[in-house]
Amino acid sequence: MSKILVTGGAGFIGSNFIRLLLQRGGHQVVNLDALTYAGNLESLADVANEPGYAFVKGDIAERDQVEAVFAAHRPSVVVHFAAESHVDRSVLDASAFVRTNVMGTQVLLDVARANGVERFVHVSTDEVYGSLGATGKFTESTPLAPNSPYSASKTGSDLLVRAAFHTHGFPCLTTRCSNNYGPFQFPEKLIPLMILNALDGKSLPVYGDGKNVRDWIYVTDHCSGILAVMERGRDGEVYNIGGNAEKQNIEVVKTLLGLLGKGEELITFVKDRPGHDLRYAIDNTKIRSELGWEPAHSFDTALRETVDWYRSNAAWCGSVRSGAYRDYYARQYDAR
Ligand code: NAD
Ligand code: TDX
Repeated sequence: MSKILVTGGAGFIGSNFIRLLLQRGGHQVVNLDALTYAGNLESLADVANEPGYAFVKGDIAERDQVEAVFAAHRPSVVVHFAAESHVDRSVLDASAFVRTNVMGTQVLLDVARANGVERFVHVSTDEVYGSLGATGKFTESTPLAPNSPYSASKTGSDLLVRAAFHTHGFPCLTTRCSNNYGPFQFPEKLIPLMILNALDGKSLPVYGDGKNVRDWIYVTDHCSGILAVMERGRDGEVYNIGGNAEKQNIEVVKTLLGLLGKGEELITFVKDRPGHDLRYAIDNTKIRSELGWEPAHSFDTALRETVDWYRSNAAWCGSVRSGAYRDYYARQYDAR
């Protein structure tokens, strides 16, 4: 049985990953999370008392806190999700992104290496590759060309992970995934924001002309991909993860309105995101052919399930849309 330290496990993807690990069994899981605005232990309420699970509140950028977790729990595997994850917030202020994504990742690498960790899985994003034109897809050898402070900070973390492998022989692997959707996603991101606004009869703020393209993947498919990399990936390698579901934003928004039985008059085109990447698309050939991973969900079915989840989890949605959320929303959207 391995003991796995999951960082950022109170966030959207981390909480889904912990649930998957505990369902699979055979692992002990320690969740290290600072509980920022994006971290919510209610997302793990159903597993909080499982014997193989422990939570530690701590900041990955604080070396003494990270050392204390390793001393107390002695994990042999690290799966690193903890990050500042929202592009728009990085446009407003990039400092937390550099601190957590860059500095925090280096602290974690140092402490994990000093403690003899056998496998370090770094969860990254397709945004490190920059933006595509109308054709082509990102492969693992596409040059890194990040455009936002968020993606630049994630690229910094990817390069530090690469350096830990090449310099120290530390067994690291990196995953780069496309846009996720599904249960427990914080409603600052496109899909949950549009669902909750539509349910409230509020306007749906589409940036620019709505023709930017994202490549969507259901969160549990991302998690099964990370698990495959953790179990069977080759040290030092990068694995792209994507669900082959490219959509223009306006198409996603209109589909959501249809599923919710709401009219398109709610759509408002607002000022574009500065530096808005036009298109992302993932070539997932490597993980499919080398590790035998396949996404299990179609966009249409899983989007419907996601809408149902947000409809049936009003308490979770209410608690994450606190005063701090309302302040962010006003700052981000009122002047657009
Ligand atoms: P999220 O914002 O929902 O969760 C991030 C979690 O990290 C939160 O629980 C937060 O409390 C925690 N955290 C933040 N700073 C921390 C710190 N200094 N110390 C400890 N914990 C801290 O993010 P998410 O959408 O679940 O993304 C998880 C990871 O996956 C990120 O690394 C992100 O870059 C990557 N990723 C996300 C997507 C996506 O579509 N959401 C796609 C590809 C990759
Ligand atoms: O209100 C909005 N209106 C809008 O048109 C929001 C929040 C977004 N958008 C557009 C911008 C993007 O083209 O929708 C698209 C998706 O936006 P986000 O949900 O903010 O995601 P994105 O910027 O693509 O980044 C996401 O995918 C990669 C995650 O937030 C990252 O953490 C991940 O690395």
